[in-house]
Amino acid sequence: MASANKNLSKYDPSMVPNGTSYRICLIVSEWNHEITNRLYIGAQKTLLKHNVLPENIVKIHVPGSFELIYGASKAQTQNFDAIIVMGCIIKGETRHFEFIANAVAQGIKDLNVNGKSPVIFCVLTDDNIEQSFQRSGGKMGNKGVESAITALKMISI
Ligand code: DLZ
Repeated sequence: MASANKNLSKYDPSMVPNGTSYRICLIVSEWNHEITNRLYIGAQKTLLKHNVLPENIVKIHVPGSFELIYGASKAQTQNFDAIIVMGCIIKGETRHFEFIANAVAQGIKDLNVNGKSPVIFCVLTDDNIEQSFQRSGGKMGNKGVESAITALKMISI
């Protein structure tokens, strides 16, 4: 896949809107928290770098990636300019991976179609935890950074 070699932390800063007036909710899954915390830190640092005020970055925890959908739907009823959902789904022995990954992708898509604020998909779907480390601040960059930049761009649309 083309994205396999993309560094998720690389972007053109001149294309990023100023975040001074933005309020953003980060919903973080507790499942695989050692990875989701790395995604969170990547996103938080990037939002601060682009002038989002610390008090306007709100963090909410949910138990697992499946619950990101409900968390984001609640956040859409509140006063946020964008919501970023952060999860890490790792392929296991069962088909749970497919069900959860598909449900989360569909659920977040529906919220983007029907809701009033954009919901950014920062969910890693990997074969193993090593891949997830590489995409949360390892040699592939950090998907949290990419998601923060996406949120800033989507708000300005
Ligand atoms: C149950 C489950 C499994 C097997 N794997 C993951 C995973 O890799 N990543 C993740 O975020 N959550 C996982 N979960 C938990 C579900 O997302 C959900 O929290 C539970 O099924 C309870 O609804």
